[in-house]
Amino acid sequence: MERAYMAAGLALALAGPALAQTAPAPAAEPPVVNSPANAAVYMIAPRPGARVRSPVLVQFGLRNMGVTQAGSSARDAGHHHLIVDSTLPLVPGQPIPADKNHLHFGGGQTEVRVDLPPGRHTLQLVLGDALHRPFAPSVQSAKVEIVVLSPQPRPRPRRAAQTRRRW
Ligand SMILES: [Cu+2]
Repeated sequence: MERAYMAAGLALALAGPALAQTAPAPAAEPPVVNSPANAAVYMIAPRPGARVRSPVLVQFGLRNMGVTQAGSSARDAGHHHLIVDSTLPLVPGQPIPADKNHLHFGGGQTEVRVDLPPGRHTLQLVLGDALHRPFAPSVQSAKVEIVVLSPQPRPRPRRAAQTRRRW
């Protein structure tokens, strides 16, 4: 028991000086990175209204900024994000989510083949900074709506060939 009190006293003595100091401020979020004037991200493919089959080739275009890798704070550069069947705006200053609707291309990729089920889908590009956050103002494409067609049916084996084999 006495030992426990002593331990508590020691802990208080150690904590004392720390408590006397002002609590450290929570780590400030790095400031949002500004995008240069005339920066634009756009979808080279698919075109709006395109009727395509999966996997869909999506090609990313970028003007007046450079493509870099995630984590790189190279000036006036960022990495692409593809927003699938979801709606911007994202939360300013917050990283773009990473899930099946928010795909990151932190390796600096400029195209992807994405598997999509048949039906209507929307695609949108947004450029992110080193920390996966949209720039200010956000550099993002128009939302493109496409139709993914059902997979082509497999060619059926020719009946004649089968018949011949059977005979
Ligand atoms: Cu990212």
